[in-house]
Amino acid sequence: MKKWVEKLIEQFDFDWEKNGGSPGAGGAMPPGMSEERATLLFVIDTYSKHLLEITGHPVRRTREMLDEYMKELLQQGDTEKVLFRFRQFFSAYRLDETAYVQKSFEEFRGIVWDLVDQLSEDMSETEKEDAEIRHHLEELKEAVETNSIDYLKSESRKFIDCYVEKQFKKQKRASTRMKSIRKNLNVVKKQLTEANDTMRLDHLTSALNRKSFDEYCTQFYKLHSSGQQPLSLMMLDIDHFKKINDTFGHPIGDFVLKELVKVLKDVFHREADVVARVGGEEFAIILPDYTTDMALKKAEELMSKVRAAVFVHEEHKLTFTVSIGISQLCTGEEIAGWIKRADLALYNSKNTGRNRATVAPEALHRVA
Ligand code: GH3
Ligand code: MG
Ligand code: MG
Repeated sequence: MKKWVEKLIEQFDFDWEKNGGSPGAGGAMPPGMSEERATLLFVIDTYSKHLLEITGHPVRRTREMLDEYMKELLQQGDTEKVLFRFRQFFSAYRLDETAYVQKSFEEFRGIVWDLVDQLSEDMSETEKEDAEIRHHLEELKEAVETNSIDYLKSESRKFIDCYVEKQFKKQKRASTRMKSIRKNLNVVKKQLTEANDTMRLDHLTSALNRKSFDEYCTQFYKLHSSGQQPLSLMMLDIDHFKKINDTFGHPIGDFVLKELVKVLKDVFHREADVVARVGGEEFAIILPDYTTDMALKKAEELMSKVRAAVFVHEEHKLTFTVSIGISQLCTGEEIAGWIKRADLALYNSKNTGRNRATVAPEALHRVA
């Protein structure tokens, strides 16, 4: 069985022998796990790690459902039936996903439309009033020409009354309009901030999300690729996280993720540090101006904080560890190579006993 397939199915705590599997090298293996089936599992697993928090579809519940499909696929039941149900689930989910985005957009459009509506109503009101004032002004001019003092008096009065009344109305309207505009603008601002956060942040932990990580990575890469200032990257993965979920349940797993992000933000507290959740229980930290030595010190500080912490949630108390891989950008190195070296270093930490940090060797191939 291929390594990636083994790694993939390893994360499902499944009793293969009990379910008709045969003990293979390194333990019991699922029966007849074809590469196609494993690819399908991989796709569902990846989708499950990047879900949106949609009204009516809490991420946790959706993930649990996807976990169920994956388990059924592993159990070698009737694949066609599982696929059919998965397709049904997926198309319903996609519809809601689209509706959710559409609704947010409609609400936003409604607010902008209200604003435009009000302003144009105001403008046509002002135009009407200005015409009335102009009319009275014309009459006043005529009165001046007639030399009749009474007529002039009465027209002056009319003009002044009209002018004062319209000015007063205008001011009142302006202040009502300002109030309403301010209110609308606050709503728009809040929605924009929320939309911006949804786009930038991971909804569970409020760490930056994968998209933001990619953007920051490119930004820092461009700034630092000349090699004048060092730039380090840390990849981090919680050890045996699946066990935490299986032993204490998914909500506690979520709690652990949130707590870990608090520790990460505490340790990597510089304004320039980028702490991002790049997968289920995988995090990436971009450390501008840090050499691997400096990054390693920080990794040690983090690991000892995580080791020492007892995370308490309701009646549960638990501890856990993390594995880390570190790479420093080499001069002329491609961005993908730099990330890959950190990933490989993390893989090395996992394979040499976990609960440790590994520094990646320098890039072998340098682009001139
Ligand atoms: P290793 O030490 O090799 O990293 O083992 P592991 O069990 O930590 O790693 P693995 O990648 O096999 O399992 C990760 C698990 O994380 C599988 C998935 O169900 C779970 N997971 C992914 N995202 C979330 C989440 O948002 N909340 C919870 N509670 N679990 C999640
Ligand atoms: Mg992992
Ligand atoms: Mg893990």
